[in-house]
Amino acid sequence: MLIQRSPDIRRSEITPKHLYLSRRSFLAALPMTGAALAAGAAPPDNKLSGIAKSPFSTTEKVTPYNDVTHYNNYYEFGTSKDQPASLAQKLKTSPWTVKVEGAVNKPQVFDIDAIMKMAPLEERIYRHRCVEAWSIVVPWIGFPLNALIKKVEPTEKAKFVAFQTVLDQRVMLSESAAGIPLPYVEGLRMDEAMHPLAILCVGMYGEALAKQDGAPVRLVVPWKYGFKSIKSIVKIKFVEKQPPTTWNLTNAREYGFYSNVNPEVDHPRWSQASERRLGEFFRRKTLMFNGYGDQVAQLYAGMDLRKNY
Ligand SMILES: Nc1nc2c(c(=O)[nH]1)N[C@H]1C(S)=C(S)[C@@H](COP(=O)(O)O)O[C@H]1N2
Ligand SMILES: [Mo]
Repeated sequence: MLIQRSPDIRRSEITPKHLYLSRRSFLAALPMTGAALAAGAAPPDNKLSGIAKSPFSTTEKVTPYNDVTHYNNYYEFGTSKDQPASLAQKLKTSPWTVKVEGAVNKPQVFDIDAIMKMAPLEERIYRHRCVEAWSIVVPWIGFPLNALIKKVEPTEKAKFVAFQTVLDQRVMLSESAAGIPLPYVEGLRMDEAMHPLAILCVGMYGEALAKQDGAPVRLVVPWKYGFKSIKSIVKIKFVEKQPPTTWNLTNAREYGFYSNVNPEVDHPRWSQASERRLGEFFRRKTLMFNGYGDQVAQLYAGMDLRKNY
């Protein structure tokens, strides 16, 4: 995410970093096959077992683990891409609970262990497109968000779902240092949240989530820009009105509520027509809904996607 205050600094960081990434992933990719092996250097050993492969996975080449875990947006732990990999290690992710409340018949507080067992875990290899025009392909592990939603029985008043990240001021940056209001918040319309492609994610590359990627539980919404995929969730609230979202609060002109990947709607300061995949040199065309249009376009039938960006 680029903050209004410092557009040029942020922009100029991107090219050298990508050259560096592409050299490393070339070396790492040589003798290996398969999602976990394509990961490059081995992730820490906290394997998740019994993970089914999902038919929703892309067959595109998985981005190396080291690139995905060292080029992060997690503003609470630094505004440059390499900072969360070290600074997020200070976050205490156990014990962990997620409070689910609002317009539901069965509000409850779930321990992270209950979330891990809520539904069969699947590996979903998804494309992930940041609004900053870089992308990655990640073997996430999780289950459809709709499994949790069904458990708490939303009432007819539940039109949107609001998500909130943990706020731990002992280890996180201040609001002024992070440049965003905290805690980080995001939201989905109810039908988006119920869509089978939207997952609660607890792992990556066969392992538990890395802290910089949102441990112990995050959202992954692959047809939307990456900032909708909120990390380290502690609260989920079902509400009647469209909830506030962090990047819209920070800069409403540049970031709307829907945030669907749309190559035809430029960001006010750069084109969204193409993207650079981490580890690759040449840019590729950005696809409508990040390539998930067949599955999700129907959700937005009749909406003006330029107005509802
Ligand atoms: N709490 C929190 N969640 C967040 C962010 C953040 O700064 N804080 N950044 C978002 C953005 S802009 C992107 S692109 C993705 C990046 O996820 P990744 O670092 O796992 O690739 O996380 C999203 N979720
Ligand atoms: Mo992003």
